[in-house]
Amino acid sequence: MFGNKKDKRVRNHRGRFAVNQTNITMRYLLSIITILTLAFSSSVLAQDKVEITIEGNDKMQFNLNEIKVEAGQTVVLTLKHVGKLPKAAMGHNWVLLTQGTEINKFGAAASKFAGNDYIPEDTDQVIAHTELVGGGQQTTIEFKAPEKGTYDFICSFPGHYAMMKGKFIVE
Ligand SMILES: [Cu+2]
Repeated sequence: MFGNKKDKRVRNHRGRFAVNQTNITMRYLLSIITILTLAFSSSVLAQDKVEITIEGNDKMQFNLNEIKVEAGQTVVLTLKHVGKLPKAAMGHNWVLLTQGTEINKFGAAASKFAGNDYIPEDTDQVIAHTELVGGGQQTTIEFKAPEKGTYDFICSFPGHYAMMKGKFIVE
């Protein structure tokens, strides 16, 4: 009777041990699979995602007048104000306009929306836009590239769009 119980305990102990070993091996294999999966998906994501940094300065200038992306890409765009002037005097945003939008007309309408970072409310002419930033600030947005074609981007701060504009090309 006692001997049987003891035998059972040992068996149980061995049984558990064997299970633990299997668990460790399984976990090891799973982590390798996870690492391989992550490595693979991040390389796929790298093609799907494009990171762009555009700078605005105190002289009312963007450092880029052309941005190229591929259709379907997720665009991660950072607007960096490399100047020192405050937002109220030299604020910059980055606004991507739909095709056919007249920059001057849009800019004039936008100038009435100071309280909304110079983005007209209820507009259907904006594909994507950042917030307005002042000297030393930066902001990042993420959006899906529109269909193939050439689009205009501007800073919609009053008067800036005369100089601060460029082409956003989706290939
Ligand atoms: Cu500006």
